[in-house]
Amino acid sequence: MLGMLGKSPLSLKSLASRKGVLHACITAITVSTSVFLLAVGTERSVGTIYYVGGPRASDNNPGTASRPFATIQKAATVIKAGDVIRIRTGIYRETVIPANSGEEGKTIVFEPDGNAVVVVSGADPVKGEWTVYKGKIYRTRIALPLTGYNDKITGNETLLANQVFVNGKMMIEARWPNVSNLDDLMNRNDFRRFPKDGLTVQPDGKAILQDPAIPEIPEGWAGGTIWWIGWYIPQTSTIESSSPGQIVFRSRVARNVFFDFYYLTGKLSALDAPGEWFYDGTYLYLWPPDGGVTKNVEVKRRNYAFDLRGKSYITIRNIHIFAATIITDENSKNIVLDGIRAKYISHFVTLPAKDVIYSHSDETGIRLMGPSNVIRNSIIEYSAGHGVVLGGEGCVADNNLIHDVSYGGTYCCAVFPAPGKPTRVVIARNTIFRTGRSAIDLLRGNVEIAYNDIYWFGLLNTDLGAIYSARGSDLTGTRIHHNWIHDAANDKTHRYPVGAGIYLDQNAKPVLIDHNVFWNNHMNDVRLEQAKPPFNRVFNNTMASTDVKFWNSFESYPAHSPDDVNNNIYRASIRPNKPGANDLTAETDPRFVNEGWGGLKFRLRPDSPAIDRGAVIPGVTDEFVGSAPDIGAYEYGGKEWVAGCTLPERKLYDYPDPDWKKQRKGECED
Ligand SMILES: [Ca+2]
Ligand SMILES: [Ca+2]
Repeated sequence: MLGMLGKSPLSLKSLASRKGVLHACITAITVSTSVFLLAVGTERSVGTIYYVGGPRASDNNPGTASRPFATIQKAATVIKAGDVIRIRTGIYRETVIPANSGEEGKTIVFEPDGNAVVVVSGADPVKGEWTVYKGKIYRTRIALPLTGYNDKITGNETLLANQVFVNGKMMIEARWPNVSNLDDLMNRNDFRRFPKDGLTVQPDGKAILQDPAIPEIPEGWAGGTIWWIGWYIPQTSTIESSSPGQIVFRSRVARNVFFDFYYLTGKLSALDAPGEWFYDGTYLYLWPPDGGVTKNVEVKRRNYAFDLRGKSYITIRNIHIFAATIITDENSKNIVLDGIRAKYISHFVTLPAKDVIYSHSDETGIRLMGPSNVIRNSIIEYSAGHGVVLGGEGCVADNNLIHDVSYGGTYCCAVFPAPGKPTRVVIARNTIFRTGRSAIDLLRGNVEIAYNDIYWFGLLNTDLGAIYSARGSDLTGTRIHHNWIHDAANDKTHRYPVGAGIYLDQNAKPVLIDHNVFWNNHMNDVRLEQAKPPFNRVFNNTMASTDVKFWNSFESYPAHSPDDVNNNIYRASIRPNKPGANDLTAETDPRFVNEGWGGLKFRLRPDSPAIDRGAVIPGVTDEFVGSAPDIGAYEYGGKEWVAGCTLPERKLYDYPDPDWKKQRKGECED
């Protein structure tokens, strides 16, 4: 394994050159987790320290500092409660399955040895010879994990779809239209709009698409795949037949309203641009992204970097995960993921589930399914499905940076409280941006969502909230507070253009919504559909969106109780127009300071009419200063709280410019 390092496709060299920076970043992280690290310090005196990787590494060694193991898995087979595995710099192409659990006070720890940069990868290099196939397209003979797509993950090596990387970046399965930027898998301009009058959907779901723009290819499109989205429903279908300018396929819904934009894939002739690949079951075809020769090509082979099912009291710290994820199960207690850097964690193309909007919801993301599991200080980027799933009592996602998730277009989201028992989970201090639909999708209650910074949501899907729930979900015990929710990025030209901050649809309730700041959202900041008590309660929020096409800051249909809405600042109208007794409606200028970062702009000036004009609401306004609570999310003279993670990498993505490519400020060391 370590012998591969010299020619390793994933750029370990570039990682290593950033080592000092990584270390600086991690040092910064430890400040916020010093209490936790102290606890671990006492655990370390308990067990054996094993070493993995570096010069003379071999699994025949005893795993000492001078005679280290070669694989992490070798160490994982000998560890006992309280042991520590220290890993040297390297890319480890394996799935780690610990043989034993830790115990309370004797946690097993996987971590880098000192400043080592450790990658656990689900991908392997392509080793065969590449020959020119045609033009700039190369090909190599190779057996990939599958041809086409799988409906379900049935084992570590049954992928839902193949995935190909060059220099650590995901390439695009040959498609039409092309993806214009390999870093941006959710650019609506990279899809083809269904032409008006070009689509016939029969009552049985047979869809006939006539679009003269569809390129004619020698092999025809039959047998290929169409992915499309319309309104809130994404679908895929095998193309049944094709003729020039026409394809025929199956839709689950027969209404044209569910057809907005699409792409076609699954055909070699669609491979016509740098960065595209195709696999025909025998050959892998690739047009290298820079137009040059093929090198540093990897393909995904394994779903899991760590498989912790049935294991408990294990900490994984400061390890990079590439092209794979981490799973646990309901028996996995006290798992801690700290300082993880995970990229391309889950990938799929097709959406086979009967409940198509939740396709692959139960098999994507970093999955923390047992009690008291924690992910913190981590970066999760690029998932076709979920980012993180919290399924067990007391699970926590704290201080993470999560972006570019749900590029499959479904209801999968950045942090998902897994449906089922309403166990208590906490989603706090995360920075979440660039999601296909919502940042957080709720199907059950008892979730605390606090101090998160959420923006640029809804890149593919529409009629949504950054935090969304529907289907009559019982959200009892849920509180959404002190979040910044802003800059909705859904299609504002759509006929259903709701890009709300919080949208509790179809009688999903009751939630306490307090002290959130909203700006630059679309249609509504808070939107509730609630027919009867117990209603959602909405207190001390600052709803500052004022786009010219904005509808109502707050919308509650068909009703709400006057007692359930109060102390809010609205900068647009509300519906029904029945503000709480202490609400500050749009005709009154709240006199924001209009300076500072993010939501801090919406603090109050000393002459604000919101100061000391709020009602006392037990459990909500307890920390007020002055003679009475203020109206809105920020108490004048009170705590100037901020939202989002403290990781230095968040500075790479400054808002409010939604053109994130312009906003990338370079790497951490800059
Ligand atoms: Ca193409
Ligand atoms: Ca006050």
